[in-house]
Amino acid sequence: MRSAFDLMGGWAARASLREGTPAAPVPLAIDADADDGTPDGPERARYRAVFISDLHLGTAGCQAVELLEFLKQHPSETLYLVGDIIDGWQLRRKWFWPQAHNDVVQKLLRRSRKGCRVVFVPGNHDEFARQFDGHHFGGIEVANEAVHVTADGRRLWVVHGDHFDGVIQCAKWLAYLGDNAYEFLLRMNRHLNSLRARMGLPYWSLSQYLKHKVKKALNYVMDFERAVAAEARSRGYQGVVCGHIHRPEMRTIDGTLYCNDGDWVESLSALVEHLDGRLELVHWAPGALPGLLAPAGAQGLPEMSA
Ligand SMILES: [Mn+2]
Repeated sequence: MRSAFDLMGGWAARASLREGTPAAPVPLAIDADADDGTPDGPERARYRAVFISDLHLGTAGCQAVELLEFLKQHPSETLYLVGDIIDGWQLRRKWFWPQAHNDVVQKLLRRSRKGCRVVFVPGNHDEFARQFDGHHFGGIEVANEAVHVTADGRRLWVVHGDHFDGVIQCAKWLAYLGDNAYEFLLRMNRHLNSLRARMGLPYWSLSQYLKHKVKKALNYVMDFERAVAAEARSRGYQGVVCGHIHRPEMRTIDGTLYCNDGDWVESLSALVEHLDGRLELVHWAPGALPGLLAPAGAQGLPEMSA
């Protein structure tokens, strides 16, 4: 049977051949005895399930070191990788694969070897894996969509979410947009316009322009969330777990539970199911010690006046 590394390595080698650059030695070989510091034998699962997505391994934005720490502290019976785990789009442009990204892949495989059920639901950035729907690689199940049943019997539809993406442009906006960036741009607007005034140019409101864009982006988020929840409902599920838009969220929309586990580029968040079936959105604080996690739901939306 082909291993996950044959699959990924082969794919990566093909990608670099296509670009006409020499195929880099594929640094995905795994040392089966590699020790990540956790004791041997099955890990005691502290959670029934953990859902993570949008790691974007292979890009500089991926917070792999933080993710490793999170994974170490959140052993689970089942681990769902809800898409955009490996960023094939970026890797095709430029090969970027530091050791920490390797460590994440090793950690995921090691978890699987230790008896954790690992389910990979591909996203749009790793859609190359969608052709392997229903296959196992290195103990990891590939499924284009999955159903998770919580300890209290709720059936959750697990899907990356890009199929609901009518306007991908807006999602790109979201990737760059944070509260701080927004405030920074508003400050920049003042400088820009004092410069324009000195050059005899009329006032142009960057802030109005951006507010319009932010509003559109937020409308997009709302539309996305409603669309995903409505589809889950029409399929008879009590809820849905997705990723894709890099907006961690857990709320009920028209009676259907909508969970977005966020991402490991900006929000550093995950969805966990406790052993009693309780679901919780975890916001990982960089350098966090166990038990000192930031409160969930701390992420606000940009202030919107006018
Ligand atoms: Mn995506």
